[in-house]
Amino acid sequence: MIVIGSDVHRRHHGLEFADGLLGPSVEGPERADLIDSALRAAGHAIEAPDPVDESLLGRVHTPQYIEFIATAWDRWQQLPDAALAAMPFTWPARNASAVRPDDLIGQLGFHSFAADCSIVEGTWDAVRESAAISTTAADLVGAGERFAYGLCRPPGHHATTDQFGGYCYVNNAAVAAQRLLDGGANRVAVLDVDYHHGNGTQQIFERRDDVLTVSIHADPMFEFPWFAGHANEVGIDAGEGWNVNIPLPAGTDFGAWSSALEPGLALIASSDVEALVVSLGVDTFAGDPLGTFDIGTCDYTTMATRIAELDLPTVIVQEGGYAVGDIGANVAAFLAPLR
Ligand code: Q9C
Ligand code: ZN
Repeated sequence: MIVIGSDVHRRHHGLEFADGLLGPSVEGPERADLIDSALRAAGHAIEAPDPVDESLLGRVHTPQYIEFIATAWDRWQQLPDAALAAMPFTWPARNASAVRPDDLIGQLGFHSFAADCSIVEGTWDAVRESAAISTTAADLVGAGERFAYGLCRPPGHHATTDQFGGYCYVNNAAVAAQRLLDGGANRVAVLDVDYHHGNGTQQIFERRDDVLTVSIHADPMFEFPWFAGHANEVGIDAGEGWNVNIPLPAGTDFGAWSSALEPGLALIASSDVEALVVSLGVDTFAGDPLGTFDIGTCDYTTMATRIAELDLPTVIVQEGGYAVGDIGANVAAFLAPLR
């Protein structure tokens, strides 16, 4: 198993507004550092990524959005009373104008959907490196590797074509899928096993039939991201039938989770896809502070074994997982059977 990773993620250590308080984000640098050390201890070598192709980011997202993320910190620094992190406080809600404002504060709201994300000095460096990691993993699989794992941080699956949120800025799974298509695959699937619905990946591909998106997640009736992830969201126009959502109740254990996985795998197996991207969140873990599911460390090995039975070239990208004491063991358990 090839693992791609980097220390550049440490430059991103953002703030999060939650439970009425602004504080350090639950999505912090220790997450990737602990995965890194657990994988090294398990015998994996970790290789550096190639530089990212920024034009690829501007095709998965809007070029205007990428430019915004890349320059927002410098613009924030120009403000007379700029605080330590750039954050939105107002968003275009129902019945709002679709016009993008000129002002930075307005654009922060226009280009985001949640107050759990901030932009600090090193955010763009880390976001770009995270995308480089997923691209490099995709290139390795495109070149014939059966599996490659991208230790991406920040995560990506909540990021839409032009909005950050849910700790995500650039959608690394979507970038990997597009890279596999650009490399010659006619159709790819993204299987999202993070606890939260992969709303960004869904939205990026919802009008397309060359990417099958399947997400298994906590029901948005009770969980973030709340405004996407229902079972009746099946894709739009040419993409109709190419998005599958499998929402599950709070407390779901691995038996029930596995039963939900089966129809997703069956669809992937029958859809003529030539490669697979797995959005690997381990926030389904029983001890996760953001989750409610009841999945154990050893279950991740069973999960990966079943996914590998699809017999597809597979890129795995890291998404969520906030039980930092167990995050390394959980990711290592998932990667162990993939060889
Ligand atoms: N009080 C990923 O797993 N809401 N993102 C947290 C905590 C946001 C999770 C609220 C959860 C986003 C990639
Ligand atoms: Zn998650």
